[in-house]
Amino acid sequence: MLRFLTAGESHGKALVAILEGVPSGLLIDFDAITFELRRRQGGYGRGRRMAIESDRAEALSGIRHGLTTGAPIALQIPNKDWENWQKTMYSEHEQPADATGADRPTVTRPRPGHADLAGVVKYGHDDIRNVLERASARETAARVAVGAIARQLLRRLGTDIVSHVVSIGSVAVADPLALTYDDVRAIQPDAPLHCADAAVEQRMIAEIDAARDAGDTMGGSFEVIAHEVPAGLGSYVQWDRKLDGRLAQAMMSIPAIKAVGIGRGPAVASLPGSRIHDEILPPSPPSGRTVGVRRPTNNAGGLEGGVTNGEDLRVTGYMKPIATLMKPLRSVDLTTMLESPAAVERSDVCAVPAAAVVGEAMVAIVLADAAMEKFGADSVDEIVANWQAFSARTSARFKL
Ligand code: EPS
Repeated sequence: MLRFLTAGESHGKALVAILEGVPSGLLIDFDAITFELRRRQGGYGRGRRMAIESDRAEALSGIRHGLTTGAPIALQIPNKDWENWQKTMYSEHEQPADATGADRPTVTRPRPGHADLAGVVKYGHDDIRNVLERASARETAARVAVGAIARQLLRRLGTDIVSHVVSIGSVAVADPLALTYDDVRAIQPDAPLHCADAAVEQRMIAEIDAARDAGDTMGGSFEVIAHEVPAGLGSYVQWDRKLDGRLAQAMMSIPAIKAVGIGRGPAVASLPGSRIHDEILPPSPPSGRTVGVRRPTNNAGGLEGGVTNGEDLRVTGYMKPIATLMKPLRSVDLTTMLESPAAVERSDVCAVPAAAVVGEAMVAIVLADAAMEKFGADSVDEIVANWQAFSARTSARFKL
């Protein structure tokens, strides 16, 4: 079982993650982890914090001479901004004499849409900072580092994971399912919103600019595509083994994600079966694929019965607008109980492109876990050998 925990506050010393269940013998490419972390920091609409950070994960355990040992992997991502926050965020009882940065006042006006109010109620805090520091999406940097390792395991099984931004506010790509894995793979890494359609992307940028000018924020949606996923991951036999359910939980756990769609997503509820279900046709010409049939459409998004069917896995996440508005909504000051504008923290206007990178990481973690359930979990060589044997058996089954 692949599992992980994270710890760390947005303006604390560092983020940490402990990842358990990575098989032995996986060669870890640290540059690839840094590359993913940098991708998460980018995207049009991000705020000034990202100019301060240059996220990098250091491994504290579980990797020796570049290879995983099978032991838990501890990762640490330092917060460069820590030096500006020590007087606010120190962990000792008394403020250390050498603490740097500003000593900020307590936060007492909860932001609608953030964890602020529910968090102070639940944990009995007076200072909302005790909530917002951990509820912050800064934590997703740790998930991206963990996901980068899961991706490296999946690469050994031939699987690649990409994503693209589908919509920002009311501006959307016309038919995301018409875009192939290759179309999405071809998006330039420096595309401002990582959208597959450059004209739509310009309109999305205008949408973000208008929100910024109005002191507002903007949400949107993104799609994660996993290509060459082994067929047969997940199971239909029990509710908690269905891979669509596991993917939805993982995606919904990303801050601000309010809905998840698989394949055609919510549109399946408004179309007849004849326009939704992906017909099964003989291969022409013989495809050489493991599951040797042709599917002219992929509305199911690569999952039938909660099991991967060999088509591309397609998962969409729907993100609400960020809860920190520069022109704040009405709220209540919890010290006076009088109406007062919500607190304003430095923040982003739109973080949908970053959420897409986090979505890739969460999909990678779920798929790597499911792949190890099917093919073994102790050493990479064993997993790859079992996958190859299964693939050979399956393709033989589909020969005439
Ligand atoms: C950040 C995500 C956002 C940013 C944060 C860095 O977190 P939150 O969910 O709290 O809005 O606001 O940056 C800051 C807290 C800051 O000081 O600017 C991230 O993805 O790293």
